[in-house]
Amino acid sequence: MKTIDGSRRTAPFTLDSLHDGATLTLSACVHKIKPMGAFAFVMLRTGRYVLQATYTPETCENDLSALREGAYLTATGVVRAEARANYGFELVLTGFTLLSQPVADYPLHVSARKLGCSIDANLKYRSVALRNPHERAAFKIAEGVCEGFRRFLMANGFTEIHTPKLTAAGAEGGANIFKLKYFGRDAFLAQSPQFYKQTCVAVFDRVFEIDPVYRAEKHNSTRHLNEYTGLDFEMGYIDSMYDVMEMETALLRAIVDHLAAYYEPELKLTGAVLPSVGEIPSVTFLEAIELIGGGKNKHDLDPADEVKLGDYFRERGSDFVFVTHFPAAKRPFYAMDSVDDPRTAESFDLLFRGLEITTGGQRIHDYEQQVAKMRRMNLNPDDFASYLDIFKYGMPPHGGLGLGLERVVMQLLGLPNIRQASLFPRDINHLEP
Ligand code: AMO
Repeated sequence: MKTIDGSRRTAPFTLDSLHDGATLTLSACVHKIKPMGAFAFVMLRTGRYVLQATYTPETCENDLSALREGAYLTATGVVRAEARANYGFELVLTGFTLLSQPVADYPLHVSARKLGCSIDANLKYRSVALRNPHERAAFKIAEGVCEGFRRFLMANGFTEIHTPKLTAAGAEGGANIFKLKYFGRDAFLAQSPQFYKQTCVAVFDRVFEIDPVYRAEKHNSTRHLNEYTGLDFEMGYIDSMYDVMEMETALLRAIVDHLAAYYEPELKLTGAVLPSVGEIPSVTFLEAIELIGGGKNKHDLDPADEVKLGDYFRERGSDFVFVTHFPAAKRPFYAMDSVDDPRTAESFDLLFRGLEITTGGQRIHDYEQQVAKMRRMNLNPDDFASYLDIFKYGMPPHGGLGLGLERVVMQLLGLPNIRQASLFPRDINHLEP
């Protein structure tokens, strides 16, 4: 019999193990082999780094011809300071054990600084494209955004929740909802955790969720996915939506600080410039339309308007701008109407470098008010009976927001297409890999 006590787990390679003269053993993938005449460079790709190794027949007991790009091995060598190498060190190989050998060459230039292929080829060979360090860096950054989000909210009294993605009613309206059969009845994939996060405010006061969101977007845009990762929070006992905007500003600052502290390799590799999050300017929808000299749409900002507005504030020193008080008719039924002007909603968007990354606002918390608004918007309250229960049994004033993870990463890294911020993007043409 064996016992498994967890103490013999293997440690991953980290930069801390690079000391001049140290003997190092690591498991890695052969990223690139570059013959140089008397010796060869063998670039070793670990889960986060690409370490330069040098091979000579005199120092290494194995034959280089046993290796090809894409092979996995466990390598041993002596660390040597080398200013020209990544991280200032290289590994002089003394031996290796081949763990597995591929049977085909990569269809993409995995070891190039940037892949340089079309988005179609990138998505077709996604499992290979992701091995490119520049391509994969987006997902370490995404990890950092989520971790920064989680740490900040937990430090501020929020509870992490996970809510159903199989639902009986759509929360966001519109045509972009996936319908499926659920044991003989209709069900829908969650368009957001909206109903459930509000429900949980009555239980925990403050909640957040990091989970998938489904939108049946039929158009093929560079900023929409059919499945994306929603970073949502909802908080009780607010005075107005400005409490939510205050919280988001502090949250963004914490996320940026977290990235700066823990993601230097990826920031360096991608050349990403972190925004400074000072005070974020806030304009109403009408002010925004005026600033950009008239919008294309009466009720919303279209993508070109967002770019114009983003440029306007960027020139004035802010990568972010809040837009508040959108026309209520185009905001969801759960948004609270403004007391000053009920034609507008207590709801906001946040633009980051000219792209909407957040929608949020104050919600209706009164039962009668919510039923009346549903009727005004030609919705049948009976279709939302279980959601309406939360108001029936009492809700504190509350509000919250949803941030799209892939949009945040796309803007942080300046990616031209949101698909590059999704490991395995789901769009109208891609259901695999
Ligand atoms: P909304 O529908 O605006 O609001 O979504 C919130 C944020 O999610 C991102 N997003 C998307 N990202 C990629 N692909 C898509 N198809 C897509 N659709 C939306 C955007 C957007 O700002 N329940 C509200 C949020 C709230 O009020 O709490 C909601 O879902 O970054």
